[in-house]
Parts: sequence; structure tokens; C-alpha cells
Amino acid sequence: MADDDEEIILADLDDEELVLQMQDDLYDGMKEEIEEGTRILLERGWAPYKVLTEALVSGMKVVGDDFRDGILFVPEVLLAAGAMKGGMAILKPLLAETGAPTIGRIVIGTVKGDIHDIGQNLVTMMMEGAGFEVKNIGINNPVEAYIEALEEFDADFLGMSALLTTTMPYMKVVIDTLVAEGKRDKYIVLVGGAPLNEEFGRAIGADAYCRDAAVAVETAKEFMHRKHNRMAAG
Ligand code: B1M
Repeated sequence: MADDDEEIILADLDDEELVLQMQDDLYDGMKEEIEEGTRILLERGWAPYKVLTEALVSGMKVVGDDFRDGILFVPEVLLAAGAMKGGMAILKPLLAETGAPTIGRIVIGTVKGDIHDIGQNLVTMMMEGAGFEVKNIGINNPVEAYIEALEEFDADFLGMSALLTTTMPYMKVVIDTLVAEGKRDKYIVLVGGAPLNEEFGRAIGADAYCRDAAVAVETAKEFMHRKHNRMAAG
């Protein structure tokens, strides 16, 4: 039987063992090991998106469950988030490497009062990989920051992220402000984040709720397609 203190050589593990080990390492906030594991999976021919979803996002789900259940606390979750970002930084250029022409422009940011940014960074990476130009305005954004960025960037889309039940209502504040200023029809509004759902998206007047980054890309592509068809018809 393996001694608990025995050093684990990541490169010696098979794919399944390595993914499980990476989930453990993410849980323990071991950034270097996550970076090493990410590189090994890529060298073994794994697609960047598969590494992202199966090794990193799935590991973060365990962290989230234990955070909810009071087993992990903010400092540990921050370390896990840092480790996840280490892996994401390696995947980012690969996901963006499709060479696709620009198909649309999106401003994305987390709403006021909310500092969670892993999900929206992932959406940014996937959108860039699919050929969108993205202006990521970070966390804790008041309505003014969104509107300024939308105008400066001449965006097609507004993407908003919220991870807290207390901050998600702020998305409606942003949409209502766009309506009040006569700007709502200029932008396609996409919203996402773990506590949201379709019904909430509809209720606040968003154009679509996106369950995850892949859905966000598909939804944005679909809207751009419709926009081009309308322009061609009119
Ligand atoms: Co926070 N946190 N957190 N946290 N945190 C949650 C969200 C929570 C569900 C944990 C829990 O209790 N299980 C809980 C919220 C409960 C609720 O509101 N009902 C919670 C809490 C309570 C808090 C604090 C209040 C804790 C405290 O201080 N007592 C505090 C709040 C701080 C604040 O924002 N003001 C807090 C702090 C933190 C950390 C700083 C420690 C850290 C954030 C670090 C960072 O982001 N840089 C953190 C983390 C990491 C989490 C969990 C564990 C993981 C979130 C994450 O990154 N998931 C989270 C638990 C969970 O969600 N299960 C939790 C991985 C990410 C890939 O998924 O963000 O859902 P997600 O993004 C997905 C989709 O949702 C979608 O695509 C993404 C990729 O597929 N998506 C979009 C997201 N945004 C989109 C935008 C789009 C489209 C799709 O626009 C087009």
C-alpha cells in the first residue's frame, strides 16, 4: 500500500488517476501541481476544453460543495481559485488559437457587490477562442461601468455574471437603466452565473441565460447569425 507521505509523480499516473489527483490538488490549492497536470494532459493530446471541464471545473465543483457545507472556508477557497487560474492561464492561448475572424464584440463583467471572476474569465476565454472580441471589465461593476464600456467598445453584446443570490438582482438594475436611457435595443444581453436560471433571465429582461461558457458561445453565435440574416433581409 502506498505511504501517504510518498511523493506522487504526476507524469507516472494514467489519465484517470491524474484527473483525480488534479481534483485533489485543486482542493488543496496546489497551483504548481495544477499547472504541471494541465501541461501533462495537453502533452497527452487532450483538447484544451476537455482539460478545462474535466480536470479544472469538475475539481472546483467539489470545492464549491464543501464551501457550502462549511468544510472549507474563504482562505482555502481563494487558494483553490488561484490554482484554477494557474491552469486556466496555460489553456487560455490554446483556446484562443482558432484563428477565427472576429464575429462579434462583447463586454463582460461581474455585477456590483460581487467579486467572483472565475466563471466570467472562462466565458471570456471561450468567446475569444470562438472568434469574438471581448472586453472583460472585471468584478464589482456598477451600471455606469457597463454602459461606458459598451459605448467605448461599440459592443454587440453585454454579458453579466453574478454568483450570489444577493447580487444577481443588480442585473435588472443594469437592464432597466439601459431601457430608461433608450439603449436597450442596441445590445444583446446575456447573463450567467451559478444561482441564475432561464426563468430569472426572462424575468429581468435579458435576451438569454447561459448555463455555462460553451452555451454562452453557442448563444452568442446564434444571435449574431440572426442579426446578420435580419440585416441581409432588410
Ligand atoms: Co464564493 N460563493 N463567496 N467565493 N464561491 C459561492 C458562489 C457559493 C455558492 C458557495 C456556497 O455556499 N456553496 C456562495 C453563494 C451562496 C448564495 O449566494 N446563495 C458563495 C459565498 C456565500 C461567498 C461569500 C459571501 C463568502 C463569505 O465571504 N462569507 C463571498 C462573497 C464575496 C463577494 O463576491 N462579495 C465569497 C467569496 C469567494 C472567494 C473570494 C473566496 C472565491 C472567489 C474567487 C474568484 O472568483 N476569484 C469564491 C469561490 C471560488 C466560490 C465557489 C466555490 C466557486 C465559484 C466558481 O469559480 N465556480 C462558489 C461555489 C459554486 O459556485 N458552486 C462560491 C467555477 C466557475 C467556472 O463556475 O462561476 O458558475 P461559475 O461560471 C460558469 C457558469 O455559471 C457560467 O459559465 C461559467 C463557466 O462555465 N457563467 C456565465 C458565469 N458567468 C457567466 C456570464 C455569462 C455567461 C455565462 O455572460 C455571458
